[in-house]
Amino acid sequence: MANTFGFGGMSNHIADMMFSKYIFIIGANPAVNHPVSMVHILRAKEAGAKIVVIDPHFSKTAAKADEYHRIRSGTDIALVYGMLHHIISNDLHDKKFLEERVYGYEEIIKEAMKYTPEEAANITGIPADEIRHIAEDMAKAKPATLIWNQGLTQHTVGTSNTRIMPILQMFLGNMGKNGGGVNILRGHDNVQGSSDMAANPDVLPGYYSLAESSWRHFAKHWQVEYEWLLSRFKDKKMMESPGFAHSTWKFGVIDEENAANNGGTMIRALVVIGTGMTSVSLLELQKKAMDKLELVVFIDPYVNDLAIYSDKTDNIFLLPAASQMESSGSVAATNRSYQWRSKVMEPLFECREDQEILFDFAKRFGFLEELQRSLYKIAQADGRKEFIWPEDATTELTQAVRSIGLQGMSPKRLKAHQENWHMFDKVTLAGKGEFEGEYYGLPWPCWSDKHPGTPVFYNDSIPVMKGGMGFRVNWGDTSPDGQSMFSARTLPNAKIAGHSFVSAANAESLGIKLTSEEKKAIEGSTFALGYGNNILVEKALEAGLCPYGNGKARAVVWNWYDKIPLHREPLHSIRPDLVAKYPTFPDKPNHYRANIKYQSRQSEKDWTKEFPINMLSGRLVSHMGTGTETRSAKYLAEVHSEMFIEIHPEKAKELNVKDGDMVWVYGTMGTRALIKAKLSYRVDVNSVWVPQNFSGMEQGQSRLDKYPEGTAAYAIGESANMISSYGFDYNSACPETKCGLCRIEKA
Ligand SMILES: Nc1nc2c(c(=O)[nH]1)N[C@H]1C(S)=C(S)[C@@H](COP(=O)(O)OP(=O)(O)OC[C@H]3O[C@@H](n4cnc5c(=O)[nH]c(N)nc54)[C@H](O)[C@@H]3O)O[C@H]1N2
Ligand SMILES: Nc1nc2c(c(=O)[nH]1)N[C@H]1C(S)=C(S)[C@@H](COP(=O)(O)OP(=O)(O)OC[C@H]3O[C@@H](n4cnc5c(=O)[nH]c(N)nc54)[C@H](O)[C@@H]3O)O[C@H]1N2
Ligand SMILES: [Mo]
Repeated sequence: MANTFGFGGMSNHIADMMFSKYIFIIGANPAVNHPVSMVHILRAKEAGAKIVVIDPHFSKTAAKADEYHRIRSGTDIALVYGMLHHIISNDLHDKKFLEERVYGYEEIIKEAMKYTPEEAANITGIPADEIRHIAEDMAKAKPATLIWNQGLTQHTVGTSNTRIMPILQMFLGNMGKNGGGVNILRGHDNVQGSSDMAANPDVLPGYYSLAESSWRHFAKHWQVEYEWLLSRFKDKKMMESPGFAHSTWKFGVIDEENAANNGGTMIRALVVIGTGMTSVSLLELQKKAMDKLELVVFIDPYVNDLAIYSDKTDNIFLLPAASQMESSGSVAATNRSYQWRSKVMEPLFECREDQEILFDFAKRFGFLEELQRSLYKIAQADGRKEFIWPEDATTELTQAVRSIGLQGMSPKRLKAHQENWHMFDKVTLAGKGEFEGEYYGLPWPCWSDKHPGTPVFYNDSIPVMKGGMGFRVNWGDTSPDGQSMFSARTLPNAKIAGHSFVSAANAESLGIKLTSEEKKAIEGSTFALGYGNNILVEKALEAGLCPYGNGKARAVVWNWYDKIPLHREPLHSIRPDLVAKYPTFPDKPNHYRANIKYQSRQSEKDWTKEFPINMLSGRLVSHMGTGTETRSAKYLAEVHSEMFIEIHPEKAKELNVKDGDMVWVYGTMGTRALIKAKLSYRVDVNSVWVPQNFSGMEQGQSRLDKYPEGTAAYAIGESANMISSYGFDYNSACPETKCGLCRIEKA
């Protein structure tokens, strides 16, 4: 996640784990969800790495680990502070790294001192001696890597989780090293690429902010007037405010009070492209919202599974999209490597590629010409009349997206990599022969046509031109308390130590030599904003400088509510006795345009009285996401054909439930689901586990008759999100679907 370092994504890459001595897997289950990564992890294990899994559920990855420690869900921050307490008390932290490269680490030390291993044990459920053991083992393994995924993010404190993990790695001096880093195994195919391309409602492509300067930058690249872009919005304030999130749009349809956050209007139409909506929590509210909308459009190769939950009889459209086999283009892997994907076949039947459908929308809305203008300009520059999709679109992003360094990723280079897999080392990603000096897929930042890509983030011991870098300087040159945000270290070949991001204004003071023509060509620009050439960046690279600066990582994020990560109990906590000491956040108005409850919901009542069981959710290897695609594949549907709920045998006995019985699971929102019980020791006695991969049943009723003829999935089941609890991350609004409360009764 973005906020400790300023970038989203994995710091190292999957094969790099071969260099690890210790692999700490916290909130991820790669054996099921990332089987290819799991192969690398197992190879590293064979080479001597220790595998340690922290998970509330005894996962298939845990079964392959050297050590498994069961944690209570939603308490990872307390665990890390408990570990840091032991690490700091025993002088096992990397003081030089912290001193030279981390701002605000003293605040972390202060907080860690509050978490004796005994206190951390009380919160997490992991015994104090085990916490000491993990801390000591990990600190002594050089280097150790850390892997996480959704077990950390789907919480009210999700973004704090994603900050405490890199902080731990910085205390251990494991950042910027082969075999170290934070390796976030990402979700969907090309999910890295979609976040790079602004699938989030609060950024522009390349994580540019919504500020006027960014809009002006893109207006220039898109060949449109800034005023024209502005005219598409109600006003400038709306142009610069985050939109609704995937998790909050429903509140903009059903709760009038949210209109005020949305320029005074409620949402009236919804277009869904490439997401299965039953995967979002509070499904019954999405259904309610959908039925209230005037127009709903699904663009999907399958019947989107939310469509069958609707009772609408008109104005609901299914537009068949082509699949990834029927389209081509650049896609980003979990490690920021871009790859070229070739089309396997032309779209079947009446399916159309996503961009064709969107171009048609633009035509009917009356802005197709503006949408495609820059593509025509790129074609013209190449002596062509027509643009070529998707090559020219990739070229457009190499010209516009400079913040994260996509300049070097020309379609030509990406295609050459894809056609020559055998020319790259499988462990280091380094190219051979004609690809010498390039890394496979040019993992960003790839600053220029000659830059090799950056396989490992924040390695300041190699020159920038060979893939080195410092931390980004993104929040000013000094902190609010007046400390320098520059690294104390000097990048190889650079003449100065830590420095600000490179701009026309400071270039010469940083030792960059420019001719008067060059000065003119870059006038008023920075490394990321406001020009159409790469001169400034190339000159910075020549001078050994990192275009976005050589800064300190921020352990203290002064513009966030929690300036350092703090343990806060889940909104619906199974430990109400801890809520007074570790309460959740205050309610948050206008959070992605919806007024979201925190404290008022947590303190409404003792939820455990009515809902005494903690509910976990995860995934199955044979199904993907909502299961829309995989449950429509006969053989995959066969592997897991039914929704189930794992219940501890002792709890089952208490509930008078036998293996295979049907149970009613009641959620805190007043809904229920009819699910088959599976007795299992994989959960603890107070928790149950459900897969998130089913839909098609609604509170005991089949929705099969809602599918258009011949399109029904082979397997259907209750959706985990019909019974998930209310709760959203305080910064990203990601639903809290990794813990919540429920009650179980035999059906
Ligand atoms: N076969 C298959 N593969 C997939 C997917 C799929 O649906 N099916 N989905 C893809 C997508 S979109 C994603 S994002 C990834 C997700 O990949 P993962 O994050 O690995 O997926 P999950 O199984 O949801 O959760 C991981 C683990 O987190 C644990 N966990 C839950 N709560 C906590 C907690 O509070 N603390 C800790 N430490 N652990 C916790 C869960 O018990 C689970 O074992 O998988 C991708 N790969
Ligand atoms: N309870 C609970 N809920 C969860 C989670 C959890 O762990 N527990 N995990 C969460 C996570 S991490 C995720 S990512 C989501 C799952 O994320 P979703 O995006 O909801 O999952 P998918 O089912 O993969 O949905 C993809 C949709 O896109 C369609 N599609 C595939 N290819 C194309 C294409 O080329 N073009 C178009 N237009 N459409 C295409 C598919 O048919 C499908 O309908 O679930 C989230 N919800
Ligand atoms: Mo995901």
